[in-house]
Amino acid sequence: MRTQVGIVGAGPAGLMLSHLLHLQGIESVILESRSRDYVENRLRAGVLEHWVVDLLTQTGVGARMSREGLMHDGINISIEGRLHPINFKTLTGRGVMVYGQHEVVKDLIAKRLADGGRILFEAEALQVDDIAANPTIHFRKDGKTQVLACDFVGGCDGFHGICRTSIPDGVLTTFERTYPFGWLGILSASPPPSHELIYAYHQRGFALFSMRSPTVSRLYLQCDPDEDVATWPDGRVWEELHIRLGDDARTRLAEGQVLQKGITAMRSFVVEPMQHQRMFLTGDAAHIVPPTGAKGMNLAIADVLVLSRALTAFYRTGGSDLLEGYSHTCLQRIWKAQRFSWYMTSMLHRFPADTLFDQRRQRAELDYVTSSKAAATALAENYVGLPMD
Ligand code: FAS
Ligand code: PHB
Repeated sequence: MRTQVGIVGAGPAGLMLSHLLHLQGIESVILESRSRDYVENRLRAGVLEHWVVDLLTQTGVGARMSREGLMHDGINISIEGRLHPINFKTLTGRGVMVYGQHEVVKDLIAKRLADGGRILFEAEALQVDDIAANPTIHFRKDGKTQVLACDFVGGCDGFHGICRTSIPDGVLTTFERTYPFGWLGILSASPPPSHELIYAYHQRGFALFSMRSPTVSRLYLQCDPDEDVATWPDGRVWEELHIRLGDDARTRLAEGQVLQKGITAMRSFVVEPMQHQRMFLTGDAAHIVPPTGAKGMNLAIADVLVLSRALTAFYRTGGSDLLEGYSHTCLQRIWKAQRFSWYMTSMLHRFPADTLFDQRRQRAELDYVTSSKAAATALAENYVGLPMD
């Protein structure tokens, strides 16, 4: 099998890369280790930056998002139960779209298949050879090992994929920070406590009140990083959510059937460079942010927009300047998103090792961002998405 761009991974990065390349007449094949049903139901991110909404709409995959997504003008920061709205629209003229990542994945898969795109599900990439000149991706499907030959490899296989680890030792530099907590997340058949998201700071730990629709909530609690989800029965989760929301009367947060429950680890991670010879790492294969800044999926889309432009220039003109500059271009945005995600995480979570001084400083940060227009604007412009061009 042969194509122009071999893509490993059918997450937002791989699917969007294939879609953008198709629009420029460039062929690709996606190898995805999981089934279509699995990737379409894997709950991940929930917030799209405004330019991602525009890109999906302008490239013909935004119709359902426009119908079913929820446009939000801002967020609330809750400090010990008291809400402080931050209105992005007033501060920046922009908002964000709440629309689950798995919905974006469904829309992109449907569009790729409708356009004749080739996505091989349950096809696990095993190794990548000859990245320097004639890349070949060895993969297993239907019990048989097969080979996909290509001009370039899109390493879109997430943090645990094989593309980053296919790059020889000594090429990449890793930058990493792990956090002393994780997030317990639930999906519940219950209305969210407010139209806008609530990022709640509380002495017992952070909580996030998000949603997927007016009747389905996506709720998170800061927990220990190695917690066993079995120690969090539904009743305990709801009780902790009420407390951290400051819902003393138990009237603001409606409970409901818990549809999904899981724990996500927290880390900041970047590899530099994000490319080696004819392989280009994108999204979680190259970087991870703590989800407090709602950046993960948006960064993945930004990477593949840059890469699709570079590959288009190469196939159109033979020029490789944009390809050579791929990593540098992406890292300008990535490190700003890393800073913002670290900022939001540090401001809103309780750190076990914090001293009394740290706790007062943290409260001052919260008081500042909820009382200063300048500070709120800085948060808002990062949250809605810094300019892409
Ligand atoms: P993805 O991980 O989405 O996709 C990679 C794909 O490659 C997967 O489908 C995988 O099956 C496939 N793959 C891996 N190895 C392969 C192989 N050898 N062969 C073939 N296929 C292979 N971000 C937020 O903004 N907010 C959130 O709340 C949030 N929650 C998250 C919860 C979890 C548990 C995780 C892991 C991440 C979360 N993120 C969140 C971040 C998430 O949204 C990522 O940023 C986003 O999925 C990145 O997309 P991709 O780079 O496409 O990687
Ligand atoms: C979500 O809805 O899953 C979500 C929203 C905002 C975040 C993280 C997750 O910062």
